[in-house]
Amino acid sequence: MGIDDLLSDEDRAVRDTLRSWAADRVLPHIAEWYERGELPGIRELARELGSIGALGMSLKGYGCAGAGAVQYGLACLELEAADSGVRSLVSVQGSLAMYAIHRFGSEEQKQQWLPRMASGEVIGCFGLTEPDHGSDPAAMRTYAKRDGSDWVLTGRKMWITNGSVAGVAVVWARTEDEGIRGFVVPADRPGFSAPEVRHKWSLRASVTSELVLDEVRLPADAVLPEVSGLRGPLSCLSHARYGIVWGAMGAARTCFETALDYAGSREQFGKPIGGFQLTQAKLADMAVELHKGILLAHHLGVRMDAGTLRPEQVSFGKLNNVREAIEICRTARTVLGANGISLEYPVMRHATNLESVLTYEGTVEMHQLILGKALTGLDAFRG
Ligand code: TGC
Ligand code: FAD
Repeated sequence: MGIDDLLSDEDRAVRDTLRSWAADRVLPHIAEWYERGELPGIRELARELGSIGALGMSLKGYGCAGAGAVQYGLACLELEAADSGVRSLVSVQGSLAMYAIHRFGSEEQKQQWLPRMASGEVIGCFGLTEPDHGSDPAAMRTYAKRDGSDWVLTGRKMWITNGSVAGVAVVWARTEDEGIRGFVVPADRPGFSAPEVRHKWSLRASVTSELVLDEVRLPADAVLPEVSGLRGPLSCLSHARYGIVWGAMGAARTCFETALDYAGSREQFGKPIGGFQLTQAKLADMAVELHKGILLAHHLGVRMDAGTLRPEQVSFGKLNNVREAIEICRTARTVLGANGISLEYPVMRHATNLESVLTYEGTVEMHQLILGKALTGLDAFRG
């Protein structure tokens, strides 16, 4: 589709750097990590990602690369072409934890955390979801109470990427008088713990944790001063969802390429299965959705750089691209027959990862309802 022609030399350089990093550091090990349900050496990986400018890539200053939105998107695509877990590490670090501090933090908070997060020395996490409140974070129970000039945080967050390895958590909590506020919580604070969630059958090469906040005492300046209300976390989500619009197409690309390659070499009935019309129809449909998805992601990136990207347009991209990516992966699995379920090939791993991607950062239904509201003017959530 000539997508390369849409990219600048700088875009291509970012893409190539991330692609070769992932080929070198992730692809040789990912099947084993996945099988073990671990992301070993995550701190080392974070530092390497920091050294190539991938953490907080599109943020400006404080040691961040200050890249354009398309470059950040291409980085997400290349990382997720290796595994959604690695893209998640980068999304949560850059688009959620760092973005929250960069956009809504005080100068002191930015100076204290962002350079070390950009280098990968400190890993961050973002606690919004709770055990009983996922799609509806406005109903969260975690609360922050004033005690003199201090804040005291109590509650639980659930399904938090990077939680157990984080040095700092951005935690959203309700307050008595000021609505929902964001807090920058160093992980070594008494009362803070982050037990890891086990027994996942998706995103296995990713750290997912609960956050337990048992009367965590924080100084007055731990609150993010520049925002109150759900607009704070939702703004961060818009940024992270944008990265997923690209990332999902990375998983889809790997599955498409695997299926195309397999169809050319696997023979049945005396000829390559790629020579059968039904297989060609599958490959053609996969290619159409893959390239449409990348073109859509690029369009949204151009709008983001121009400052004209609206949240419902991000929902459009997340809804379409994750849904189509999972379809591409499932179709690729059928092309591989029994080999499609083996970890020797990447398609089942990507397909099961995308089950999480379909749910996190807003489920399919949330994005349908966000679009429904934009189209009709009627709010299905609370109307
Ligand atoms: P609603 O009344 O619509 O909005 C409340 C306030 O927020 C503003 N707003 C936004 N601002 C910036 N960006 C957006 N995308 C925004 N969407 C809404 C809105 O204007 C309003 O502002 P104000 O100033 O008037 O108060 O809120 P609602 O409670 O009705 O909720 C709407 C809904 C359901 C769409 C929202 O709650 C939602 O998106 N729910 C899904 C929750 C979600 O996505 N959680 C993700 C958790 S993090 C995660 O999954 C990380 S995964 C790891 C990885 O990325 O790899
Ligand atoms: P629920 O909200 O309980 O939804 C269950 C089902 O009901 C869904 O199909 C949903 O679409 C549907 N539903 C709900 N309301 C409606 C409605 N009004 N109309 C129609 N259907 C509806 N969260 C964080 O804060 N930080 C993280 O770092 C993070 N990382 C994650 C990593 C992984 C691997 C996973 C799986 C999740 C992660 N999450 C994280 C949590 C994720 O954002 C939530 O799982 C997601 O928002 C959905 O919430 P829920 O699981 O509670 O589902």
